Amino acid sequence: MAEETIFSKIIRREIPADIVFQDDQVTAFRDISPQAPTHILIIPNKLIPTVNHIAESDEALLGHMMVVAAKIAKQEGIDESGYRLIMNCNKDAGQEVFHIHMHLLGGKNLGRLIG
Ligand code: DGP
Repeated sequence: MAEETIFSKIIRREIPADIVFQDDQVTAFRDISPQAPTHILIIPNKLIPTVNHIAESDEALLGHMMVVAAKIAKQEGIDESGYRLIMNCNKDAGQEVFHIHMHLLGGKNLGRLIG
């Protein structure tokens, strides 16, 4: 059984976060340390520690995260200017919180993916 992270507390609204969207499957909130004018994390309400733990039965959930990401990008007014979606997995990608999350970054030119 995977250990809960601070993100489970955000989902349950036990600690404060700037939540921009929530439904029965996912929660989206502004990153505490934004790397771009828009920096939002989209996470499943269910705890999945890393991308390696995603099961075939999670396919619809992951698809829903993408749909929500696109809706939020529109809401933020960056759908036409552009944005980047990133999911980090484990050490070499710099994953810090072991509850999968999709970073939605935009609002400026983000440059090349790998510098
Ligand atoms: P990653 O490196 O992909 O695991 O990114 C984790 C992100 O989570 C990082 O950009 C900072 C953000 N983060 C960590 N703790 C909190 C928190 O308590 N609240 C919010 N809003 N964001 C957090």
